[in-house]
Amino acid sequence: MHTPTDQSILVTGGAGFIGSHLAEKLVADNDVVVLDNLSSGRREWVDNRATLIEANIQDTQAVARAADGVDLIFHQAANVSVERSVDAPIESHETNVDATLRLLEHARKEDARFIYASSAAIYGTPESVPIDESDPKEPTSPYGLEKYTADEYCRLYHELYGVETVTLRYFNVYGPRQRGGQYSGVIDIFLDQARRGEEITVHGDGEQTRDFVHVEDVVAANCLAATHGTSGEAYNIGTSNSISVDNLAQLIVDTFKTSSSITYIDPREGDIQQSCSSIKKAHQDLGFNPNWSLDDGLKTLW
Ligand code: UD2
Repeated sequence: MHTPTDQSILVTGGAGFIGSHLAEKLVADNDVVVLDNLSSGRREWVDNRATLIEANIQDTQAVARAADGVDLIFHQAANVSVERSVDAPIESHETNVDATLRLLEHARKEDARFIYASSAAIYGTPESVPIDESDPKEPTSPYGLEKYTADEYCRLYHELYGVETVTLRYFNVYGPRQRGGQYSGVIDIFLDQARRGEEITVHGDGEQTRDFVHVEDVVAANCLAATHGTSGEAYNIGTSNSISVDNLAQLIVDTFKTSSSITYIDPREGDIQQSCSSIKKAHQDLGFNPNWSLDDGLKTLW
């Protein structure tokens, strides 16, 4: 069985981009509570069989209510923007670290399994690619450091208290419902610019690479992590393929035959250069196999 059944489940960020797809997958066979402040998520993305608690992840009372009696927690709520963490590091830390630690305490109290949305940003600029889970962690942004701290707390909660934790280090997730305006993911931004016929804005020289993984594959990884016995472990979740941002812009222009031209703007503070996952460990331990190619994924988004 690769999807949890008959469990009481909390999905934080469950009205958002990744969380809403995950909650949708779980709701038929489980009791699902969604905790979300609807900052980037939307009420209409929450299946009406789930219970929506509309609150901030830092609202301790709401979080306690949401976590009461749960068997399984998928922690997706976060500030997901590297750029925003550079602009407002304290706020980002409170959301990404403090709130995660408090949620781990609930997992400990409830004896709940805890699946954490970690990030490839923890590795910083790698010495070589593909990146292995044991490679050095030298984050280049507050966001990367916050995700690394929380990722390590998950490991520690397993070691110290026996909490069943699994951290999934997402590479660049894309797909339907990725909407975040200025702070959104690059695919969402480029598609938006292409649709409007506006200039496609590449930061720096565009040589930086990313490993884009479709949200449906990320949902599958979460379900595998929830149903496989392994805990205290961390897994890269990507595709093992990468593309430069420049080539991504060109691919979008060619695929959608847009009138947009590509323009180069200032490099972004905190940006990592190369990113490409090794997913051997997730494949071996969890049976993870991404199904979506970037070409197919992009076509469904136009
Ligand atoms: C993404 C995730 C982050 C984390 C990480 C893991 C988002 C918003 N962020 O960070 O949460 O999981 O991946 O690796 O999903 N770019 C442009 N032009 C634009 C916007 C972006 O050139 O208009 C570039 C940007 O400088 C970067 C690349 O595109 O080199 C990807 O940027 P991003 O914001 O989509 O994602 P990233 O890798 O910073």
